[in-house]
Amino acid sequence: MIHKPRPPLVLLVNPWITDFAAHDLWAKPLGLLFLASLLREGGCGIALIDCLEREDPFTNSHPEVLAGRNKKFGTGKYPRMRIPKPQVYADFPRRFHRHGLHPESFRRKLSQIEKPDIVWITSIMTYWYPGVFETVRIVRDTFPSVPVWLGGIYARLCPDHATRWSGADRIVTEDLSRIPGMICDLCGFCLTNERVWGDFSSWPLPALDLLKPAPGYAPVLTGVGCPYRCPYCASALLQPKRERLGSQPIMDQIRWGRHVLGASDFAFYDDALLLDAEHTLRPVLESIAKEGPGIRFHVPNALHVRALSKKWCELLHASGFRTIRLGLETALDGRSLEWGGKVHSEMYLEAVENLFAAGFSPDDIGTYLICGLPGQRPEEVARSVDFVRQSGVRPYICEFSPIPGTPMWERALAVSAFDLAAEPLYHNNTFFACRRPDFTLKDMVALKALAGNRNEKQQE
Ligand code: B12
Ligand code: SF4
Repeated sequence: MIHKPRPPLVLLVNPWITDFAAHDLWAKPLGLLFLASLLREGGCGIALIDCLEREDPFTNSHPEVLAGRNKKFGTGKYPRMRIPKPQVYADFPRRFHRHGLHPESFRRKLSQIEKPDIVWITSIMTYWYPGVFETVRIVRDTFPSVPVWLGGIYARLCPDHATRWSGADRIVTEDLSRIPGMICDLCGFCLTNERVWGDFSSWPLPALDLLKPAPGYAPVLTGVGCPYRCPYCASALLQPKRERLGSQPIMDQIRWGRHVLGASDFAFYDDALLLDAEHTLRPVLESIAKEGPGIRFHVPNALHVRALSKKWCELLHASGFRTIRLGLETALDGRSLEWGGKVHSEMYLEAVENLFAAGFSPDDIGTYLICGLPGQRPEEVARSVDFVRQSGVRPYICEFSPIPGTPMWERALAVSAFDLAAEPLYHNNTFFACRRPDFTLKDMVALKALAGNRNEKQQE
């Protein structure tokens, strides 16, 4: 008789964030939730622990924890605990925190789970790795013999660092199409949906049902990749192939979020939401607008300004978009061209006019300006802040975070006095490791003040 291997139980963990400050600006572990549903569809058992859960009663009532706070549209502050600063930040005059569950609560949650056959941990910002490593350590303590795999954005952007220091058994940088084979090699179990993994458009809906308690919003992804190649951005490294979902799967994701979480707020995670969206997102929004929205959409990740025609702006307004962020980066057209040419100032002014004409108010719209790139001068940013203000919209300064493998990386290494290549903590946008005599940390702080941005990460 042929012995059929038992389906493995995979425990998926969203690790802590360790940073000066962190806010749940519609940030859920969407990558992990897609993986969970792929595993489930393929026949595996799954369990999820979200170390960034905001409503954990043990954590929120613990005397060592600064409790979290709910803000509008489902966003909020994570509960957090002050922790010692990593040595590299020793002279940086800010407090450092671990955001999310109290470690004791994490240990309890782990002990309540049946012993898994494998643990998958995700990672996002490269400079959040200390929270990832602590997660790996505690998982290992609880399940010493269980293999731990680490994947996600940090793992893919800094694989050597992760391999050397994370304590995980495997750093997964492979394309998703290879994962079913890797699971089969480990457990002898062959997933029944092997072919789906490498084809984004065939993925099942993200496993939002695993988020307990249900958050007030749902993340949505309608496509991956971006046709632009801005030199400071990792989009092309992370998702070299541009793929979009059709209207039906987009509508299904929104209905699913409404059904499972009861969500009224939805945040798009796309890099290029409105590009080539005529036959994909547009019909979905038209149908939502026709029914009367009853839901709100948010785009914390900026929209492409060039897509904001009069018609698109009217549709965004009619279908319930409430938080609009625009990717301008600079008002200096020469610079914009040098940085990939995704937008120019006239295009931007027209887009803002279209948004206002469609009914958006200044409070709904914010414009991102990248700040501190190698070669950029503080005066340029100040001019851009002024330009955005004049357009009637609020400027948001995005401090440059140098990312390994991007075209701007070599220039960042050249201008920085810190060892960016050896230490991902220096990628932290607040730390601003590319500070230099003609663009100091003081300049950065002053520009944020000029833009009227509350400097929360700097204040804590
Ligand atoms: C949505 C998003 C945000 C959201 C929040 C995201 C979150 N969940 O926390 C918001 C808008 C708040 C945000 C903010 C910022 N962001 Co951001 N963000 C993104 C974005 C667009 C998508 C991330 C995402 O969820 N993808 C969707 C899922 C499906 O993909 P995924 O997580 O990679 O998971 C897949 C794989 O990696 C893999 N996988 C994942 N985990 C695991 C685990 C295992 C075991 C396995 C096998 C596989 C696996 O499978 C998944 C499915 O394919 C990325 C760019 C990108 N294209 O990825 C930038 C990105 C991560 N952000 C970036 C930056 C720079 C920022 C900001 C610093 C910008 C600024 N200057 O203000 C801020 C920082 C905020 C802070 N507190 O420090 C950089 C990274 C910087 C860095 N050094 O790491 C990126 C890469 C964009 C860029 N410019 O290149 N961001
Ligand atoms: S347009 Fe946006 S997502 Fe695309 S490469 Fe440029 S910064 Fe990245």
